[in-house]
Amino acid sequence: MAYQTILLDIADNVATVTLNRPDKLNAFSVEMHEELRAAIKDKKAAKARAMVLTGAGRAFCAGADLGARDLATEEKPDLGALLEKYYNPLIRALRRLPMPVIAAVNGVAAGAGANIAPGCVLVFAARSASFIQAFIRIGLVPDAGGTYMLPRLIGLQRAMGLAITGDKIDAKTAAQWGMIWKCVDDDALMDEVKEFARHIATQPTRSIGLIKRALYASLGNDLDSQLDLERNLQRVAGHGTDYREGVRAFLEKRPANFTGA
Ligand code: T3D
Repeated sequence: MAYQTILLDIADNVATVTLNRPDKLNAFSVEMHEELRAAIKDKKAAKARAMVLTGAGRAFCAGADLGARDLATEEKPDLGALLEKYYNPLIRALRRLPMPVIAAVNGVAAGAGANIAPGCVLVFAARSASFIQAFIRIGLVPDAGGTYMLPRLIGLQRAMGLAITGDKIDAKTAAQWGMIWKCVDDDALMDEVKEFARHIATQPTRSIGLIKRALYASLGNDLDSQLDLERNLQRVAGHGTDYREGVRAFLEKRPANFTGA
């Protein structure tokens, strides 16, 4: 498929998706939503063992394209329908994708863009990047999973503060608060993320998918349910060839050659 608003590159078992509307700071148009959805489902991309999500130009993503809607003629815009059709399926797809999706936040991440990043398994951000819960600035409510992820990542006070002020935080603060995995020098961001993704793509991919399931489920589970889930998932992992290979490699004192199965 030829994409107009994103770029999709697949190399070394890593699929890299670049949001590519730099003149709009990679704000989401309907077309970009549809293309991103197609890229996530792309058959070749699905064979990769890690995905990187980043933005072209000076921004990661500035949320919804605020120029796309004609509020002069739309008396009662149904923003719920917009979330139902585009943002919610995107966050669910990122979460359910068995492979890890790593966000490389190369610049400002605002509105839904700030919440799509923590919808990925790990977030690396350039030192000059920033995160803005911009919704309040236009009289809206954080979406794209922000009200779910933020309190869990950084606690209720900080989540509340960011959401009701719309204040910007820099990548260093985001890392200190536990909102992101790592703050990286601007020039090093893409090299570091790609190297990390290539490494992760050599690891037991199936186990990573199961780990995603376990850790995300833990946010809503009590201990007993979580122990039951761990039992079930370990059962699945134990049937994988990577488990056999991992144990064999350990006993033979050699690096494991994981296939992701
Ligand atoms: O309406 C709905 O569809 C509901 C949507 C709900 C989901 C949401 O995501 S709501 C939140 C939407 N996003 C925002 O409110 C953020 C809007 N953008 C900004 O606040 C600022 O652009 C930034 C803080 C992100 C960056 O500021 P700055 O000064 O570095 O850049 P800029 O000059 O504001 O923007 C550069 C260009 O990008 C500019 O275009 P121009 O003047 O050069 O032709 C600007 O209009 C454009 N741009 C930035 N963000 C958006 C955008 N165009 C459309 N939509 C955007 N979200």
